[in-house]
Amino acid sequence: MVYNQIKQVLPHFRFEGYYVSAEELHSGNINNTYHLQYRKNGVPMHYLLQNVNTYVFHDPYAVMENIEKITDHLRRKYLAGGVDPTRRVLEIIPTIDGRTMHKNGGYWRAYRYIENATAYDRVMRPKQFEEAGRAFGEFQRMLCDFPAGELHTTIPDFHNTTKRFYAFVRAVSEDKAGRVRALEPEIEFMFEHRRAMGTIVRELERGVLPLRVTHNDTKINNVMIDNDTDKAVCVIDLDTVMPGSALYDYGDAIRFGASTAAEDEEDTSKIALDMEKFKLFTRGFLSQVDGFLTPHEIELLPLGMRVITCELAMRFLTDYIEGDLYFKVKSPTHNLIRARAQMALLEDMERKADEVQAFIDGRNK
Ligand code: GN1
Ligand code: MG
Repeated sequence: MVYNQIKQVLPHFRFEGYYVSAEELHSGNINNTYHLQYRKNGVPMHYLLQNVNTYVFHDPYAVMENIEKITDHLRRKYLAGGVDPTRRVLEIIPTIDGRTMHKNGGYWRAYRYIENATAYDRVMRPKQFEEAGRAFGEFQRMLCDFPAGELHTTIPDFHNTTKRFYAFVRAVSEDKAGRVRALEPEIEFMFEHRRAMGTIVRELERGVLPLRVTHNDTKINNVMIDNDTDKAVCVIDLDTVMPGSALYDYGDAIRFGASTAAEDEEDTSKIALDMEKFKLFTRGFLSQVDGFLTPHEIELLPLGMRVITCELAMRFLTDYIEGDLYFKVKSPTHNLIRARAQMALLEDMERKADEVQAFIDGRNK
């Protein structure tokens, strides 16, 4: 029962009112997440409780320090601009002793649940996707004056696709779970894409592309959309906010949200890049970042979507080869299915590359 997993932890947080119920949410691949309902003077109070995955985040305190700094910065900027930050910025619920986390076997943290808004795994209406693009663009814009040096690098080389390739090769050669034999086409695919995958890393290293403070996990379900207005309210899941490239943030949102199928669709014939969704998201994103992203960054946005899709294919495949240590899985082949789905999506992105580039370059509005 869910309550038994969390009952020890609940009294350590400054939740208001009395406990009513809890349910586990299953959309994230990393942390365990629970939606809590409390009640205070007859009014329901909602919270999100998370058990931070320490296999992924070796230093959860560093993660929380980053989140505190980022949310403070966003809150201050919204206030300075005359915008009420309530519901717009993630709010940490402190522990009874005033900390951002409670340590009890694992590391636990809590947020105020954003009321009357939804995190969609698949967008329902076109407007929501344009809004998501706007929200991630706005997030970058709001953070473009944040001093990157103040942030901990919580996962080193997170989107260093070149190093990820080496890790993949190491996993293949070690073959710890004995799964490599059946993976010739997938392994071949990664080697074929190897050079293209390193392009962004090389340009970042040479300073041709700027390092910015980025979100690094821009799945569409990391934007809360208002239930009444369909407007984006708040960008959530700030665990991986670190110095990175704007190209990945843009690209990852397209990878996840503008596919015609789910990230783990087994039938690869159903997987394609949905050009309408791509255009909607891009329009929303560009409305916020035109002006501070360099022309070169904008020109390379299509590359960003391809590189990150390939990176995720490789990360899922690596985890499958290593025996499913990193991502949560629902079946022994879940990571392989995810990897194949990303490969299929990338192939369709490659087919549509000219059309995509023409749209970004403004030749095809
Ligand atoms: C993980 O936290 P969640 O489930 O949104 C992962 C991302 C992947 C994503 C793929 C810290 O994100 O990098 O893109 O799964 N987060 C981490 O669904 O590795
Ligand atoms: Mg995440």
